[in-house]
Amino acid sequence: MDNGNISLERLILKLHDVHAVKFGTFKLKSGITSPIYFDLRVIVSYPSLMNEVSSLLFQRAKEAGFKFNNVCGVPYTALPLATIICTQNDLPMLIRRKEAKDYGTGRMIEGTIHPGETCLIVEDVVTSGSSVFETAQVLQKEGLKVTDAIVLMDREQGGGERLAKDGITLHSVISISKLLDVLLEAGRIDAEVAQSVRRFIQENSTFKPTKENGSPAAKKPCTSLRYEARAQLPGIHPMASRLLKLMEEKKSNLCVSADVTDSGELLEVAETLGPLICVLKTHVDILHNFTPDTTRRLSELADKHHFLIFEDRKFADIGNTVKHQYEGGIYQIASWSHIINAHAVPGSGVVKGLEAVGKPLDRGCLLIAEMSSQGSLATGPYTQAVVKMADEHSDFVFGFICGSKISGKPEFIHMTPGVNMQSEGDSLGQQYTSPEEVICTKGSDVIIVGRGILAAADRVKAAEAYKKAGWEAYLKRLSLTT
Ligand code: S5P
Repeated sequence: MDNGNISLERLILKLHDVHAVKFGTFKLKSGITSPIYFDLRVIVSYPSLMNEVSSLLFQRAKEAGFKFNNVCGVPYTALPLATIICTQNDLPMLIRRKEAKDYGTGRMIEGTIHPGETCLIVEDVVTSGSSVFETAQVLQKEGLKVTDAIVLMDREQGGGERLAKDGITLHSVISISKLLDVLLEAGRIDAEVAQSVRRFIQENSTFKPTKENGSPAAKKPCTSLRYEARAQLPGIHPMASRLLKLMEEKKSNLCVSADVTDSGELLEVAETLGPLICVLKTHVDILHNFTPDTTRRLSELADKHHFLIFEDRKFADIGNTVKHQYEGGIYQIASWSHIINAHAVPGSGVVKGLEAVGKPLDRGCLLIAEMSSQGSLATGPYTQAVVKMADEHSDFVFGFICGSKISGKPEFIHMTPGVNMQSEGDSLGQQYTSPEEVICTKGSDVIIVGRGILAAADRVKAAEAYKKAGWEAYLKRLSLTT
């Protein structure tokens, strides 16, 4: 919408004029130092700005197209914004108290509550999503449904993913990227400042939560059902169900990444480590001596040792091209690989193309929602869009390649690469975390381990250690939630 865009740019410049957005060196609540700071509280002194922000927030809610009966602002800055939205659009408002009254009803919400109704949450800035979450919890306790939140400014530091885990979709009016583009074009900041903010946002995504960035995912154990219970969920994708059953049977959430370049060695890895793993991941195009016999024998070993084969081809082209890449060529991936993965970059056509080939063969696909490599661009709104794409194609997509649990749906499998108990990373940007952190803290389901096992003097011993660590982390996660 042209009008929407024009007023958005004007709004960004006005916010900068009134110092609601500042550049410099700022210490955040979490202790981390940030090159950008938002102080939206100042806008209460500018009535026309308050009106403009409120109408853009409401417009965003309308565009997102969901239904709600009430509006509640996260205290304090969003309280007056919610008030304007409600009075201008004739909507009932609810006020969340910061502290319960110590007299009278002791209630945490003011206003008339009709349990079962839906309440939209309004917020000014989201970083980790914890303030929106706290408000949602209070509303939910009163019997209200909270499915969506609208925010003026998303810092794109994982708040959206965190809220998605709790079933809340975050819609933002302004993204950091848009803000930087507008201010750069208007000459308000220079390219160096824009770059330092972009780097800060990338380095503080929640893929690899650190003590400093205060990511809730880093602190809170994720709740979950047992793998076997999830395998029985109605409507679960058959590949997800098969994998979950197999994991429970073998007591293994270990996927070995068999990144070797010789077919004989690949088969040896499959033979010796097969009993210990739930999935064997291949990069078939790095084999220097591939023949169709390689994958025929690999399939026999998968049957013998009960593991699934996952060809990590990372399809990323238009639907028509990926169809051929999946089905044909020398590798004929669809004929032997149970699982494949795809980038969401091309849009849903990539999934449709792969599905046309894979669905009749009972195959399943994982979408790459986040990556373990330093500076990965698959963060924030991109990751959220991938989760949405998976929801819309759950006939074929049964999970994600990601750093942590990014969907609240227990039907989806989360598989995490970048796991190593000895190393922090490599010289090419790979970043590692431990099985405990991936499974217990970040709530993922499967650890993907390559060099942690392949580079060990005794691969079987190393695989046993990763299997044990992954399973113990899973049992610990269960014990924390019962
Ligand atoms: O984000 C990702 C996605 C994948 S699939 N990061 C990754 O490292 N991978 C793959 O996992 C990568 O292609 C490699 O095959 C494996 C990790 O290997 P490792 O030796 O670093 O454990």
